[in-house]
Amino acid sequence: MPNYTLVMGNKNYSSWSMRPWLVLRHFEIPFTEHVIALFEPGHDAAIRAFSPSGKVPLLVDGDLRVWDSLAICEYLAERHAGLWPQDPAARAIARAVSAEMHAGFMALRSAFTCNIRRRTPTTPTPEVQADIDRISQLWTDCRARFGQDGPYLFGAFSIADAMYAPVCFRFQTYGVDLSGAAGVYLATMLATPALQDLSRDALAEPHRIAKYEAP
Ligand SMILES: N[C@@H](CCC(=O)N[C@@H](CS)C(=O)NCC(=O)O)C(=O)O
Repeated sequence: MPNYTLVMGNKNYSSWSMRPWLVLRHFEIPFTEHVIALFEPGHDAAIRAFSPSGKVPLLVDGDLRVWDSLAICEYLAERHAGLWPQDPAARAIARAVSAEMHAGFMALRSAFTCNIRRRTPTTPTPEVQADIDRISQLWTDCRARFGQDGPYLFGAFSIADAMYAPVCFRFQTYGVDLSGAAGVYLATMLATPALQDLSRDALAEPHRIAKYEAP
């Protein structure tokens, strides 16, 4: 039986940490969480005590330490069934959209920083709107092509949904409304128990990172 510890940043702010946390929680894989409050005095040393990259999240499994959110999700998928879609074509596209999220959408990520607690409707710049449009198209396409057996991108909840969960919270924070299938998917995600659990924990966190709270 694995004995996982997920070393992670604040649930309210750490978009990368959220992804493996949601996978572990949704699939009911037992784990211990170790939260490091980011940008508090000593946070860098606290992270480096675990993580060679100096970043969170990081998964500890015995002697093994796996860093990077997507690498952690892949490691979990090798050890637990059902985390990626079963069909090879669906799985390939699930990996493609996950990689696109992992490496892209820089305008959205830097303008709409993750702050689950906050509500601050904001008009997107053209660059941010282009990212929103691409995500909306991608969600609509996945739902139409692969979503017959459930309400998520590939039917059942998978790593691909966890990869897009921070975007769902950002859309909620900054008041991004989506129409059609993308809007339905966004509402489904925000109502998913694992995301609700994370959101509840985020609301209860005492720490405030000033740069992510500024108007
Ligand atoms: N590509 C990495 C990104 C990790 C990352 O940037 N983590 C941020 C928190 S969300 C971090 O550790 N920041 C602390 C710091 O830079 O000191 C992943 O997917 O895990």
